[in-house]
Amino acid sequence: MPIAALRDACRPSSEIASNIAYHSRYSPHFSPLKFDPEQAFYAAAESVRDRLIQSWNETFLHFHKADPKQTYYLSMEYLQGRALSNAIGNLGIRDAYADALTKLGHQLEKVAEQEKDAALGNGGLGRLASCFLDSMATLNLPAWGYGLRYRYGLFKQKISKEGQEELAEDWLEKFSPWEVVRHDIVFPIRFFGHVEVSPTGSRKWVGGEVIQALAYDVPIPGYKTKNTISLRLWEAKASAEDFNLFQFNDGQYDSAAQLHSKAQQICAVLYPGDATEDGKILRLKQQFFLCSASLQDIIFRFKERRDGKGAWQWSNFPDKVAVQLNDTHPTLAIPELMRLLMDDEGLGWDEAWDITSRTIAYTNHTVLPEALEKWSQSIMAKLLPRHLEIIKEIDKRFIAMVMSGSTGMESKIATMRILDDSNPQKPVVRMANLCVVSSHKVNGVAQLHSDILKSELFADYVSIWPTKFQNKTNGITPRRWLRFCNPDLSDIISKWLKTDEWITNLDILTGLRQFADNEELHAEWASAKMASKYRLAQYVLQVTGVTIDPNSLFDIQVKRIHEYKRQLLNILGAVYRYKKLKEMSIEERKKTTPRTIMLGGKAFATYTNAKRIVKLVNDVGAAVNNDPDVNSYLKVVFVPNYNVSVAEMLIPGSELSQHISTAGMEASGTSNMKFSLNGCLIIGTLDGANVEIREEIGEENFFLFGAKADEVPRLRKEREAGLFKTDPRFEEAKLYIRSGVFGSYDYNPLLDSLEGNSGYGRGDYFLVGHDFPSYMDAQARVDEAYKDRKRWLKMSILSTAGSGKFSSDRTIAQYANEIWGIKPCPAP
Ligand code: 26Q
Repeated sequence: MPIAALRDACRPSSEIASNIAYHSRYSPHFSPLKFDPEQAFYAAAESVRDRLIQSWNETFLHFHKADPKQTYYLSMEYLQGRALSNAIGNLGIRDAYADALTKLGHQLEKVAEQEKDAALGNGGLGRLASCFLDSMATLNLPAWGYGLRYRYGLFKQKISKEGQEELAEDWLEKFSPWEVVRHDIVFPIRFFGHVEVSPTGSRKWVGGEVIQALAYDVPIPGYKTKNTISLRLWEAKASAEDFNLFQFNDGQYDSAAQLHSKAQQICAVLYPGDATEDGKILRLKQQFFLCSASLQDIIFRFKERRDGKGAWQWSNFPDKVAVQLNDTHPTLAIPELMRLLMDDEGLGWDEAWDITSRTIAYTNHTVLPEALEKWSQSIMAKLLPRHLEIIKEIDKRFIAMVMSGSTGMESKIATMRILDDSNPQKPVVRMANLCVVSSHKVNGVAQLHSDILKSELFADYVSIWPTKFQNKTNGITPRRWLRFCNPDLSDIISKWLKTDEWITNLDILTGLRQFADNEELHAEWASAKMASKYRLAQYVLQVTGVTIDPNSLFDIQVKRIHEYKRQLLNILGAVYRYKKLKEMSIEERKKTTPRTIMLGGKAFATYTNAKRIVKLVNDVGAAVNNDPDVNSYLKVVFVPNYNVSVAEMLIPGSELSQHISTAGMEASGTSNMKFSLNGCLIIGTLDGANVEIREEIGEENFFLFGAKADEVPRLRKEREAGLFKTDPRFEEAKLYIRSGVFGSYDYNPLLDSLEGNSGYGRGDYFLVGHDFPSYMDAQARVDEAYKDRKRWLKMSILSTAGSGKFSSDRTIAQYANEIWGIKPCPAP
């Protein structure tokens, strides 16, 4: 039947269908004997790509002619997820593709599910970069994303009896239809070697090994605009000259292709282990590879556009180029731009510094000490000798600048300077300090986080550069995170607002407030939610074998597993709930609010406590879900392999989501915005963007608990001093786990981490004990609220209605106006 359909579709009656059929015939990747959903996906994707290439070329040519200032977003991570639905949605051809695929005997949803997630990132920072690209394209901004083309993205998570297992995620197994290799765009990247000084004193980095960076471009279509911009991913390659034919013919196969194998290592995996020195070198290589290739490309484009335009000046570079560093991971862009300007282009220090610091801006995404990058100077001296020289010079000049100032900054210089030589055995470079000193703007990602940066982490710099520090509260793209992942709710919203303009102007959602009590809307809203819950229940059954009841409250916490995010608080709450249910009479149980608690997220492979948490959630789930006394009132499910596509399934079906980090620790969070936009209520602390979400949707619609950020230091001290009075419920929950109810695995080390506090990584630094009672009280308020259907639905509608601020369109417009100084450049 599919083969016959293929033949039919070749008639011109359906252009898209015949186009898909054409690709399935003439793409040599698959057997012509069948046309299964996977083949249909590749054929459909290739036909969409054809369209994209046209708008892509037009956009590029337009940018080239108009020559506006452009932004280049440098990020070690992108979490693009699937692209097919997003592309046809943005192009406004979704229905046409659905019809065409039907003609070919396929269903769009099933076809779209064949696509593997491009998982070139591990968490919020990577997904943010992808949301930003969508908004840049949609706002017609002249912008590029730059990243690395990892062979294996973030690992695939499998849950076994042992807990989490990591498997290589081969997203390129059967090639990606979205990338276009650009054999014409190749730049040399040097590693190791030494610095040569000429008689005139000019310096040049020579020797070492040189690997080629080859560009792969991924099209990023805007929503209902002609603009399609690029995500340029670099791949490492050795050149043919580096292949030693003589050695190979002599049977020395490994050494003949040594550089080839070194090149392969660079883009092999995201976050290779860095326990060894080789591991550290590899990570630094990755970072430099991204920075050097991207800057060479940017400079090439800058020069190309100046060609034949008479005299032009390097000092105009910052009028044409804005570079945004997504955290400190691409910090090496700073010394690399200095090097390229001085050593290759012949500029002096002052001019190069002026250009560099007017070009580069830095976004901080964390205050966690462990995530603040520090690189060993000895590794840098080996791998990037010229860059270390430049960093040392920046450090020297910064110290001189501070010392020449009027105020008494001398005492602060030790913590402010870039080099940290305090441990003579292991001097390091503090990347965040290098970024702050060298960037024209530094921003945090939510108001609270930006305030903390100014009052704590970067406080000393504020007196020198009071206007350098900004806030840019994160956002999410409403296309992927509402319009496409939740079409039922989207249609209801458009119907009631009488427009679908909210898709590009999310503030319009406030128009829903006037209907918050409308019973007709309540009925539609509830039925859309129920349909999503059924879909989610089916998915959970399929991936875990656990049956969950769509009539129970769906309570979800999905994010990277980390102690500061406090999945432990959630699971201890679940354990306490379980124990109480066990103790109740049947009559009492019947009065409770049935719950399905779902958790998901990946634990970094070497993060022991995070992996223990995954194991604990699974063990608790196994006991609870198989306990006939209570399992119609409580289920605990670990959803494996959380990624962008899984999020798109979970979020529409969620009713309550947990954003329960210790106040002051979560820079922003972005999943909180996704849940809230989809009418899911939040239980959370006053942390990150929760603060602003609560402001927008109204405090009566948010289940708040826990210590506030400014109380945390005092509470830690009190706990350290033994002044902490524990809650009996907290003790009861821990004891229940220790008693072995959830299996024989030794949870004592994990639970011991909740005792006392003697500093970071020792004891209950994240205040699970302190916040436990108020968390349980907030959960009791949730149970009560859920019993009142009208009230819950109203709160749900008001959550969506108040989410307008959290569009990444708003965020990106603010970056464009307040940091980058770029303007829309729509292709004609
Ligand atoms: C640090 C040192 C050495 C090696 C790796 C790292 C490293 C790698 C990745 C440090 C941090 C990350 C990722 C951080 C991240 O995803 N941060 C999240 O960024 C989101 C977007 O701004 C915020 O919403 C989240 O609050 C923040 O946790």
